[in-house]
Amino acid sequence: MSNRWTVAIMLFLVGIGSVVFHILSPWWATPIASNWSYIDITIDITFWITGTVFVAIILFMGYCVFKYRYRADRRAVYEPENKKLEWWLTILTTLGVIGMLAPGLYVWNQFVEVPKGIAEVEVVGKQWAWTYRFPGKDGKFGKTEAKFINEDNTFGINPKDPAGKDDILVDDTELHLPLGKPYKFLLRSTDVLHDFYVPQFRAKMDMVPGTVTYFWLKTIRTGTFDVLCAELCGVGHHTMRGEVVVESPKAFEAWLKEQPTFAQSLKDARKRKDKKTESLAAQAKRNSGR
Ligand SMILES: [Cu+2]
Repeated sequence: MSNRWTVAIMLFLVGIGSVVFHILSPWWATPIASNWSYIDITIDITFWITGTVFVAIILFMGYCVFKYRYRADRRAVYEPENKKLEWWLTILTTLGVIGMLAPGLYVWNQFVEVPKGIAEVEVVGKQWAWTYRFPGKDGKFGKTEAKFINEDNTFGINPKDPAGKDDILVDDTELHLPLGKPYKFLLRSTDVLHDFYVPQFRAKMDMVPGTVTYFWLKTIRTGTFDVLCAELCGVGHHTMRGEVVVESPKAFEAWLKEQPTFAQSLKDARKRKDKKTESLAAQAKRNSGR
């Protein structure tokens, strides 16, 4: 087979092969677990536009390579301007770009426009773990500041703020959520950039030290889903994993009751310290008696 055929056939196979690969691929998105089906639609629209253009261009290239192959009796024509073609390309490109941008902007607007009065949960990222905080009975989070962060107060809650006392602290990488209840997620980092990402929720947002970012979502099915960090945040980045358990409101309430409040966790820390001081004093006494 001559060269002019090989290149055209290869291009044709790349175009058709991409479509076949897409249909047979096992790597489809996991079934969605939140209200953000719009995000899936947006990805689908982008995929269809880029996919159609990709296949069309590859097939067109294959056609041109074959049709305008070298022949001794033919000469190329130099045509630097073609107004009609340029108009068509400009209009089609503009439509393609609008088709890819507009749905994304529409969904983004809804993603960050939080419905009034919904419950809140805070996610705190640090190298390399996740912790969570619920506002407690008063429905208000205690204020936080970097200067309050220490080993007994990893969330950096202001100990003098009365709203913080009943905050429920989940010092564990596993978060529970009640099915069907919308939540505003407040995202904080205590060290470097992280990114809270639950693939089944389709939700994802950077966590920036010194500020609080947010989005909202409503769960639509129960299950246990991986929490991933989607921002390269240091050598332990790949170990920054967690889990979200979406369960019945009753099971959620039972789990929430087991988590300590900020006041309790401070008390426990004090007890631990007292015990340590006592045992050190006893040891010193024993040593001096020798
Ligand atoms: Cu991270």
